[in-house]
Amino acid sequence: MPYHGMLWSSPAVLSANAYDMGESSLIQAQDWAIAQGARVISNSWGFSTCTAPTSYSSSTLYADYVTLRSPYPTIVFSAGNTGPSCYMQNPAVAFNAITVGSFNDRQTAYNWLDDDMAYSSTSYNSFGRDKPEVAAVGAHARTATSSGPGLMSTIIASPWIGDIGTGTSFASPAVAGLAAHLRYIVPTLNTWPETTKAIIMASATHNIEGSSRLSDRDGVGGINAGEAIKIAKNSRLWQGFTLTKGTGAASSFTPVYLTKGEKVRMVLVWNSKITSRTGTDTLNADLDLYVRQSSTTGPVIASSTSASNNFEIVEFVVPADGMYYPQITKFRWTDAAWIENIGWAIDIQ
Ligand SMILES: [Ca+2]
Ligand SMILES: [Ca+2]
Ligand SMILES: [Ca+2]
Ligand SMILES: [Ca+2]
Repeated sequence: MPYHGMLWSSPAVLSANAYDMGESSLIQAQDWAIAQGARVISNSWGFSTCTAPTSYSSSTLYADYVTLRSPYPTIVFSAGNTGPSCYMQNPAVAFNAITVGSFNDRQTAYNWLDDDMAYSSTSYNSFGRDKPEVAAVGAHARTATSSGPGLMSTIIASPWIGDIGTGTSFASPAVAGLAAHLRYIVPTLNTWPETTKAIIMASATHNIEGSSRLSDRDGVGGINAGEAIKIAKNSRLWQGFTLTKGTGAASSFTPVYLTKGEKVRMVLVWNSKITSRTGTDTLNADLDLYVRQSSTTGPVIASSTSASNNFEIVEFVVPADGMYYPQITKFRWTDAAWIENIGWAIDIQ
């Protein structure tokens, strides 16, 4: 029997490097990758300054532009390694990308309770927008003040396994790999980066710090691939759904039957509006997410009403058996001609 190797029968993994760290080179590298068939792109580069950015760079505009257009790639960015008090930088600020912070797993993968955020993981929000969206393992224990072990990996010299350091660069590929796996389970996700992102966020139930719904450093939480795959396999998601300004004040998804005591997370994802690679990148719509009990006019049991994010997340414990009605409210809609692609997913524990 031939040795097929670890990537046998999987799609190609491409390395799209640039000659220099200039943004135009890195954009060309991503264009090349997409032309070769890449549908999920993991990026671990960006500006490393600490102060608040005042505008979007060309690579941020690029990430937001390409996500909206065929072949609809999922773009993943590392959050950066400037620490908790530094502002999120370009291009990790891109609306339509998934930005990933880093946490320590303390080299105890079997125990999640001892995990905490990597000190270096950048998390301070820029432009009033919650970033990162999620966190993944990018460190074992190293902090700014202690030199514990970094991630262990195969290396190219004896003893062949060693400490390769820490950083959000190691966290971003975990999310990219999960996105690729979800697209494999549900092939139609290949044209729905919004739903791919919603699944990854709804399933990120490994709370590392702060609120389990949404907090500064880990976003909506540490990723949980088992939960994400459960969502995909049970089709607890919406894709192929678009909204226009003219369809009314509120739109309801198919109601879901939930059982008392279940812990539920629902995530709504849409996009920024950008019409050219160098165009104006704005949040066309401020959508909000409500969940009503029993009927479309029943009591609101959970809501998410952020003003600057292009996602909303609700998390609640089901108070009683019955039907629950997720609803989108169009709080603001700027361009009547613009059509929003809507991603939605529900995690039930
Ligand atoms: Ca651990
Ligand atoms: Ca949290
Ligand atoms: Ca943050
Ligand atoms: Ca909103």
